[in-house]
Amino acid sequence: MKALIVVDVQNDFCEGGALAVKDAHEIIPIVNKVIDFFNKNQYFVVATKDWHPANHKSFAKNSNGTIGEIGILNNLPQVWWPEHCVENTYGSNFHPNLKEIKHIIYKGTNFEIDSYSGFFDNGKLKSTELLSLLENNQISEIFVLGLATDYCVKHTVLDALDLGFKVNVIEDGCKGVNLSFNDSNNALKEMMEKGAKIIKSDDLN
Ligand code: VGL
Ligand code: ZN
Repeated sequence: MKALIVVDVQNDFCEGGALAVKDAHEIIPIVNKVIDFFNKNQYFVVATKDWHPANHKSFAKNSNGTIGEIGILNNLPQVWWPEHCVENTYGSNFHPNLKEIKHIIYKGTNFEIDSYSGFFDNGKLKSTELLSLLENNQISEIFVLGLATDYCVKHTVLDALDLGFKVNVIEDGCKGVNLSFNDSNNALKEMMEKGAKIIKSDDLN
């Protein structure tokens, strides 16, 4: 069975948000079109939400860091982010135009460690419910899109490949942060080299 994973299409990553990804709103109609396609074919659809407590240590202000610079958190390199996707705030809501998705996976909920992947935190100390949800629904092939190409999309895809899924990245359904100008292209290249197939939303039918 096939599943769609919609990564972090939340207000804080869209225009006007705390960690706005450039042109993020452009993916919304594409993501909705793909959700429709999966629903129509009775394939599985799940979304992730970046879901941080207000004291999350990835926030620069909670770790004496400078936004956009790299420090150390839980013995791992950590980009210091502006406060974003605080649980139960407007910024953590899905974009208002995103189609409804039944299954939601929350990540980044532990204040001491960041979690880019939908499967595990960055130290692989704990897993979310995503793997068991996919296994329980006999999913072997996943399609991934959302925000951001160079962080949560990338890490979700790389973990999925490690876990043995066949993985497709819907390129026009993703946008990246690009702290360095080529990060998104490099992320797509890395995902491809590790075994993901890079496709376009129009390839689905
Ligand atoms: C993300 C940075 C921090 C993402 C989440 O969804 O890609 N990026 N938290
Ligand atoms: Zn985050």
